[in-house]
Amino acid sequence: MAGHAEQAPQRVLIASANPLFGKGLEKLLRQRWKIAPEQVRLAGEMHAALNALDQWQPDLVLVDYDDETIERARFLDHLIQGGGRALQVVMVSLRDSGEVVVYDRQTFRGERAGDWLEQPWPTQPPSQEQPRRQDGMKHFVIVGVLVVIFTVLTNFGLQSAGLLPVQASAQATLIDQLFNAHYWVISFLFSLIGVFMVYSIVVFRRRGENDTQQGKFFKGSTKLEIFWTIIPLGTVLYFSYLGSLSLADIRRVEPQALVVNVTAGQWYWRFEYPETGITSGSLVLPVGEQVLLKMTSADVIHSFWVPEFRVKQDILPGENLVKELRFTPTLTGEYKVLCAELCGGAHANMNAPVIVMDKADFAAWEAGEMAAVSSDPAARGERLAKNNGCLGCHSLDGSPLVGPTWKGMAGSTHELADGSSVTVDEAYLIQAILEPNAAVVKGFPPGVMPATYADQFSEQQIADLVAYMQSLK
Ligand code: HEC
Ligand SMILES: [Cu+2]
Repeated sequence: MAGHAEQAPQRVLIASANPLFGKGLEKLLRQRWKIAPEQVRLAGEMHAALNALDQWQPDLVLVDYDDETIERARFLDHLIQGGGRALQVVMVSLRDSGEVVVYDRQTFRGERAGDWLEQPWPTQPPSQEQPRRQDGMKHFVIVGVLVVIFTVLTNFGLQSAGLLPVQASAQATLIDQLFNAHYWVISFLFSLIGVFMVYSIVVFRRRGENDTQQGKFFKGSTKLEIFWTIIPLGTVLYFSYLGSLSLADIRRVEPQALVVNVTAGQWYWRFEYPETGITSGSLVLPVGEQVLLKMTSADVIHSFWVPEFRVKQDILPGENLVKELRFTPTLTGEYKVLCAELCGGAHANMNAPVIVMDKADFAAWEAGEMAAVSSDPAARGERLAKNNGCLGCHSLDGSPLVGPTWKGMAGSTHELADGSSVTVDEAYLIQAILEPNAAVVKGFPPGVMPATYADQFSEQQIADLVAYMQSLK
């Protein structure tokens, strides 16, 4: 109950009608002074307390401040009459919160107890509480200022880390506003927890061997619980409000939007422009015009994602299941569509170029593509071969690349890996494209030629490719 230098009391009288009070203090005393059970007496009512005072002669009396059955005036009168002996009296109040409030401690001889009686018992918690509270406020103020500073610094760090790629669509601006708001909240929460933790570790650390005191604490606070429920709830609701605002903005429909039909498959992207009949392996778009993608999957779940546009949409397999996505490119340049859904072995390679051009360039590209569409089959096939990567593996000049050259291929006889030979006619070429592993050319590795073309190309396009290969005499 007091400083370390103090001597342990020999006999302690606890005056309280509340058994919990007595037991609680007794336990504290035993821990503090290693006092034996017979050195402590509990007096549950006035009479017993006065008797013990006379006969047992305690040197420390702990009085329950809140117990009205202990009549203080009578108690003190008795002390005065008893006289002569040094006695320490401590008034103690136990709060529901578990706090122990010590109101007054005095050592006096009976004859001087009168002075004490003159001053009324303190009814307010003693003023020594006051500076402690200010002390606590001081810590909160320091921590508050540090939290603000660290929030700003953390946010600055996040902003300058360049976590977001360039904004290349109208939607990106709206989404980034949300991202930035989240950065502030993240920075604040990080700082709040971090600063409180580090501050407590440093400032309230154990100082020296003898520092065995427990820090002040409180148990349960309805105010605090309401506070930390309402604030996050409000924040989350505000964010959902912001989110719904930008969602509405992001999905705003422009009736003149350019429609592109997208097919996603293992593992390719195909883009068809229904207005012009153009088919392309890359998504070519005019800047500043809204695009409406109508997307279907040929096999499993894929997901269309261009990080620079910030928008993303899952594409689900199923007859007539069309997923739509709108965005407006605002920055010319080359980007990449990524598949954002793990969709099998070559998922990581499932990307395609996105090229945003100014309107004149886009018109020229369209014209070029349409010219190719309308000319003869071999010319269409040539375009297809160029646009779909065939010529990365097949040369036109007779030199072998990854795959056999296409020069002089049509009409010749090829030896196959299984020892048979075959005449390269239309049927064989079609089969070679659709099922490349059915007949593997001798000297070339099986399984390298992609087996996805059956899904990727229409019958007409296969015929065009074959016409082109047959034209390479
Ligand atoms: C990743 C490399 C690669 C790509 C891309 C590729 N092929 Fe092949 N292709 C091969 C290899 C290797 C062979 C030989 C092994 C075999 O027959 O499967 C081959 C064989 C062929 C053959 C049979 C050739 C012969 O001499 O019998 C045809 C026809 C063919 N490819 C057409 C195409 C077409 C059309 C495309 C594009 C739409 C294409 N290939 C794309 C690697 C490729
Ligand atoms: Cu995919």
